[in-house]
Amino acid sequence: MANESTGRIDNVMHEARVFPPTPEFQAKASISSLEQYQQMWDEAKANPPAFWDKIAKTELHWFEPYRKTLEWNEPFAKWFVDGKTNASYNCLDRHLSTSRRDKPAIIWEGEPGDTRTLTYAELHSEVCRFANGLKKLGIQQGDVVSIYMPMTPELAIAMLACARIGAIHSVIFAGFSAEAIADRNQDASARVVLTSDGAWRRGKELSLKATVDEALKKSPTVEKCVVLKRVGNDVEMQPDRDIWWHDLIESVNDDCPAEPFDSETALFILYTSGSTGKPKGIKHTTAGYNLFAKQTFEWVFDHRDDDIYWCTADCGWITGHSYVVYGPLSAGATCLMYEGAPNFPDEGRFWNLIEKYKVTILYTAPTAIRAFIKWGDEWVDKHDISSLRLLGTVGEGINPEAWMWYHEKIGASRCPIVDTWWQTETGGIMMSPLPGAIPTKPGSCTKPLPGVIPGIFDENNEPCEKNQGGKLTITHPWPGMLRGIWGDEARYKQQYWSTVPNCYLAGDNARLDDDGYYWIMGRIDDVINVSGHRLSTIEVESALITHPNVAESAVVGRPHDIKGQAIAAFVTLRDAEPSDELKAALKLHVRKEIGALAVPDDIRFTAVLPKTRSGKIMRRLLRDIASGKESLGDMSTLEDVASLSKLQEED
Ligand code: 6R9
Repeated sequence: MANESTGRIDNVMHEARVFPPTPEFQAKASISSLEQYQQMWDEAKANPPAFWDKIAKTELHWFEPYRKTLEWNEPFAKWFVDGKTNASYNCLDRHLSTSRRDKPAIIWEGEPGDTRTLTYAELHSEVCRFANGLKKLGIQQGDVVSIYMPMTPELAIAMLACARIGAIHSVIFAGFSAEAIADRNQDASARVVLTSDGAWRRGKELSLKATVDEALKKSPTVEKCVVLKRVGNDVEMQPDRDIWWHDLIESVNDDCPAEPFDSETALFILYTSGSTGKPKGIKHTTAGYNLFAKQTFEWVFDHRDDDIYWCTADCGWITGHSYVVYGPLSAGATCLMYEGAPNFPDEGRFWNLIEKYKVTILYTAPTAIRAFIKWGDEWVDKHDISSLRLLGTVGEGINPEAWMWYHEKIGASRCPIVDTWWQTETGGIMMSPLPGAIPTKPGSCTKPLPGVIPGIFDENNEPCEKNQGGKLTITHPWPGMLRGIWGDEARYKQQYWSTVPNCYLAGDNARLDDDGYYWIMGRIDDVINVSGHRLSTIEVESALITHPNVAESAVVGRPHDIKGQAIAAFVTLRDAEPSDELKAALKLHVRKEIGALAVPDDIRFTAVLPKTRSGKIMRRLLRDIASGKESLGDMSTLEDVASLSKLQEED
C-alpha cells in the first residue's frame, strides 16, 4: 500500500538495517532480552486483565481496593472497578515517605534562561496550595478547568491540583486561537480558565491573556480566569472575573489531602482532530490511565533513579500529559521542562540544555530532528552530550535518514532509539522497542508493549497477511484507552468501534514484516500530521469557508522536508479576484480561527474544484497536484477536466 501523504513507504519498505541493543545497555536494563519481552507479552495476551491486575496492585496507591479488574461492555470499559485512588497522590504523596522526597521532580528552564527546581516535597506543597486556591473559587469534583499556559512548572502544578480535587482539566495548547479556546470552553462547559499574562517564544512575548480575553467573550460557562505572572507585561484584569495566581494562593495553606476517587473518575479531556471539522474531546479516567502512563514510561524508557529525563513535548498535547506529567512523576523521575523554542538564542539550545543538566533520556519528535539536521552538525558539536543513554521519538513516523542521524550524531551509535507509536486516544505508548530487549529497525516502531494486542485488517475486515498493509486495530481493551468523546457517545462508537468488529480502529494503516515488526504507514482518514500535530483537513476547510471571499475550499497534505506534511489549500473565490493580499488575508484568517499551526503553506486559487460525478472533491488528485507529482491518476470521472489544467497552470 502506498503512503500518499508522505511518500515515504518506498524507503521503509526496503529498510533492512537492524540495530540490537549494545551489551552495555542490556547489562543494566530491567527488561534485557527478547525472550523476556516475549514471555511477558505472551503472558499478557493469554489473559490481559490478569496481567494488568498484577501490575496495578503494586504500582498504584489504592485507598480502597478494586473488586474486579475489567468490566467490558463493548465499547465501554471499566478498569479496576470500584477501586479508589488519586492520580495526584500517585505522582506526589507516594514518594514523600521515600528517599525521593528531596529528589528533584521538575527541573525547569525558561526561554530567557531563568531556572527553577522543585523537589517532590516542594511540588507536593505547590500542588496542594493551588488545589486549595481552586477550591476557594468553588471548584469541585467534576468541574472542568481549561488551562491555556506556557510550559512553566505552574502548568504541571495546575494539572496535578485539578487531579487532586477531582476537577477535570482540559489543557489547550498555547498556540491555539481565541476561537479554538472558546469552542473548547463551550464544548466542555468549562467553569474556570487558567492562563498567564504571556509566554516567551524566540525572545518575544506572546500575549496569552489577551487571547483568553477574546475567547471569554464567547465562553458563557466560564466564571473565573486565573492569571499567572510570567512575562510581566500589561494585561487587563476584569475585576469580578480575573484573579492573579499569586493572589489566589496567598492566603491558602498547603494542607490539601488527596481525595480518594473512583477508578473511573474523569481525569482530563484533551481535544484532538478527527476526520470531521469539529475537534473531539478525548476523555481519560483516573486509575487505568495513570497505571498505563506509569508502566509504559518505566518499560519504554527503562527508567532508573539517577536518570535526568527530558520529554520536549508541550503539555498541550497528549505526550506532555503522559510523559511530562503523569508517567514520569508517578515513577518518581526527574524531569527537565523547557519553556521555549529549540532555536533560541541559537540553534544549539537543546544540546546546551542536555549538557547543562546532564540529560540521560531525550524524547522528542521527528520534525525537531529534521530541523536539527537542517541547522547543521556544528550546533551539536559545540556541546558535550555524552550524558545521553537513550533516545525516543513520537508524533509521526521517522524516516530512516533522520533515524540514522539521530542514532549516530546524537546517540553516538550507542544509545538505543525508541520509536513510540501511540495516540491521544490510547493514553500511552502502544508499540515501541523495549530498549534493552528489542533490536531496532530505522522507521519501525517494532513491537507492541505487553498487554497491547494489535491486529491488521484488509478492506473486507479479514486479517492481513504479513507485509500486506491494512487498517491497524487494537483487539483487546487496555487500561489507558479513551473512555469516550466528551458529550458524544454516538461519535465514539461510530469512529472507533464500528469499522472492524470488536476492535478499536486506530485510524492508521500499518504493515507487519516477516520478523513481526510493525511499520506505520500513515492515516486512513483526512487527518494530516504537521510537525507531529494532528489536524483534520476539514477543520482547515471549515475555517477557510468562514472568510467572506471563499466560496469553496479543499485542503490536503503534501510532503514537507521538516514538518513531515505541509498544508495545501485550494480555494474558489466569490466577490474577489485572486491576489497575494488575499492569500495573506486567508492565512491570517486561519490563524485567527484555529491557530498558527493550521495556517496553510500554499494557497492556490482556482475557478472550480475537481469533483467526481457524485460531487466528491477529488482529494487524491489534489494531493498529487500539491506534491507536484506528474501522474494524475484516472481522470475519467472528473466533472470538469478544465479545472485540472487550470490548477496545474497555477504556481
Ligand atoms: C502521541 C501522539 C496520533 C497519530 C497517530 C499516527 C501518528 C504518532 C507515531 C505516529 C508513526 C509513530 N504517530 N506516533 N506515526 N510512528 N511513532 O502523537 O498522539 O497527537 O493523537 O497523534 O500520530 O498517525 O495516529 P496524537
